[in-house]
Amino acid sequence: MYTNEPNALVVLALLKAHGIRTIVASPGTTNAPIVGSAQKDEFFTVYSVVDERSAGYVAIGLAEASGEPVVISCTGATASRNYMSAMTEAYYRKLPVIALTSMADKEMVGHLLPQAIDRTRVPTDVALTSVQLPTLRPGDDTTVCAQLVNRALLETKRRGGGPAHISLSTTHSGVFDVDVLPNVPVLDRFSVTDLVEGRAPDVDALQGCRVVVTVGAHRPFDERLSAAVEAFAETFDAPLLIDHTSGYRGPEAVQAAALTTIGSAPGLRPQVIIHIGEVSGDYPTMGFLEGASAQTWRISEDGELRDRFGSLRYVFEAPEAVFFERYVARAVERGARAGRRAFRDRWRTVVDSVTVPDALPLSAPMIASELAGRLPQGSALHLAILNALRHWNNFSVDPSIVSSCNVGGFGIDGPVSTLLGTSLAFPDRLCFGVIGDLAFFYDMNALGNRHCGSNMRILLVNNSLGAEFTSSDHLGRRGLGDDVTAYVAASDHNGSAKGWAESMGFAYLTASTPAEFRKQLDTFVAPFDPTGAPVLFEVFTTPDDEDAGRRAVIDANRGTGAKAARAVFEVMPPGMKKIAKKALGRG
Ligand SMILES: Cc1ncc(C[n+]2csc(CCOP(=O)(O)OP(=O)(O)O)c2C)c(N)n1
Ligand SMILES: [Mg+2]
Repeated sequence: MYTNEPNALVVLALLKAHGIRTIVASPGTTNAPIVGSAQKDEFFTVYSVVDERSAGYVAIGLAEASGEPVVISCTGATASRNYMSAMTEAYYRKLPVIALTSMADKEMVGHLLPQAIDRTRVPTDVALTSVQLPTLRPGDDTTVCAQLVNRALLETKRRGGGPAHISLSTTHSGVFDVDVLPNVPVLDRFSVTDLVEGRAPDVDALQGCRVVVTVGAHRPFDERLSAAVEAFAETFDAPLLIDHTSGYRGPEAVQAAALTTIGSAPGLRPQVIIHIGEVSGDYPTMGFLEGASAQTWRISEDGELRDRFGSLRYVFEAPEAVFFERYVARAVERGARAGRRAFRDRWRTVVDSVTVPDALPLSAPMIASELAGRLPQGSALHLAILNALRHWNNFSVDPSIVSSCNVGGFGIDGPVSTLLGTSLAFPDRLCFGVIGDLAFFYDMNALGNRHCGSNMRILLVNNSLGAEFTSSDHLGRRGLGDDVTAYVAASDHNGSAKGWAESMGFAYLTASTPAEFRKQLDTFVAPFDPTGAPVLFEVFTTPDDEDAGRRAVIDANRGTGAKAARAVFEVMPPGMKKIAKKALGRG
């Protein structure tokens, strides 16, 4: 029987899953749960070495001779300190030794409890990674614990390998009544060499599945990556889910955020998510994928275990293009036919079915809907967080437009400066910024920068607060009602940007009604004139109109996604319907 302590069970389950069999155990109470469990499982070979310093070196000998990771397990007191010398040896020789140091809960450190020493920081040259497992009781969620253990174990084999440290707490339960190890997520990481030499998962794992590729914030795709991802989309019928931060505007782009507006639609759920890029500000798509119960394959040169959707299975520490090219090549070798479209068509049809009601009040969504299609070809676009990005993600822009948003840290503190930087990098392009008032006034000094050029065009949506917080479905509005306005939404601070913009040499446009807004649009999007002035277009909206505009778009589209999805079927010949149903998982 195994211990009933969940964190130790996770460690045991993952040691087995990763094929790590050898444990060198030193005596003690706090490591009794894990040692007492391992000794009863024939999978493990356990050696006893009293002196922890010696145990560490025994592990060095074992790890070097076998080439396999070896675990050393010790208790509290000063036991773990004696691992330092062997761990240092392991570090400088890249030997896979895993120090599993047990103790009572780490919160006890510093309160004069016996044997509780601090292991939260380890010297840089004793372990490639050091993780602190949470203290868990039977029934507790083990997700985070499993992620940490996976990370530590995988690190021992990564980039030539080396030692890792796992701090394992105990609740001193003393109960050994569990007869089966838990089923915990096992993560695997593959390098470029694994991909090239065929050690990565077989292409069968993708063929016949509903696969999506989702792209977080990403630098603009180069030609090779575009071609590779498009070939992948064709080969696996995989929609490419993007937003304005994804750096891709080719023919396979599906601007998935429109789903928020539509609600949901049947048949969109993937079974495999290919995840590239960094943080995404596309909350709706991320939320949808989180709930998809799919399996995620993450591709990133950083090789980190980033589990955005709670369903990570594989990480490919490889350039994205290499991954896509390899899997397409494998599928082609197996005789895959390119050109299946049922799943991509379904996504595209649903997303394209978003409509905008005719008479929206003057508001961020109305501005996005009317300006998105008017931005001149070849412009650059910077969207402030959160509202600007949110509303613009419902609308597409010309494929020649490059766009970005500061979703790395989600600060409202730098959108004008970022736009300035973009405008300096692209002196021959018009550079548009769509920015809320709190964000604009936060960063308004950038307008005074002497490098500001005539290619800057700022659309300032001035609702004199953070409309983010006053929208009817924001938790602040729901919980505080109108009291959300003064302090959470920071209303009524700045007035107008007119004086500052004009004194800094910006041409100033303004609008307070839909008609005024439309009247000024031609001027705002007029072709680039290097001899002209930069432009600030200040549009005054009200929080009520902001909310009404947002709601109106949602209300106009509820259910249309489902309708659009059904319509795709209706126009299909019967034989095709059957194939499509099967492909969409409804056959
Ligand atoms: C530096 C920083 N401070 C605070 C926040 C929290 N925050 C997120 S959105 C937002 C409101 C932005 O208001 P505004 O720019 O006027 O845009 P609106 O929501 O009105 O469209 C705030 C304060 C943040 N993201 N960054
Ligand atoms: Mg605002």
